[in-house]
Amino acid sequence: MDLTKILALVKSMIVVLAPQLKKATSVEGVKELREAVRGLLKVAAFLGARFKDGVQFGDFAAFYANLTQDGEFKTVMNEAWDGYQKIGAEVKDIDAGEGLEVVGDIVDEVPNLLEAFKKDKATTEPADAPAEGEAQK
Ligand SMILES: [Ca+2]
Ligand SMILES: [Ca+2]
Repeated sequence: MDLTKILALVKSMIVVLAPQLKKATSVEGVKELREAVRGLLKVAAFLGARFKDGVQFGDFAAFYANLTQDGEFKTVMNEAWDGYQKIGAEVKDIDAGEGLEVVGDIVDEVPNLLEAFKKDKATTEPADAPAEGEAQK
């Protein structure tokens, strides 16, 4: 059984279980929390992929470019930011079902994160000019 199947199985269990574990007394949902988690995971995957070969100024420029031009990235970031003030109230009111939904979001992102942090040379960009201090030694 490969990881994709395990993740799909875990996800389907979460989808079935989460509604059962919700408390009727819960007044706050987890919309803002989930959006924030999704945003953080997206940023983590992005940074993981970019920083594999060390941190360069270009990485920040690329992050900014993504933030302003990549439609999906932009949407996720806007959703994460929008309404984040409610997260505290949501966390205080969280029940097991809502917690599972958040876990489900993390499960969804596991393949992206693994891909981003995987050590391989294939996706590494060609090195730019040598960093100052390293040149001409
Ligand atoms: Ca939000
Ligand atoms: Ca709640």
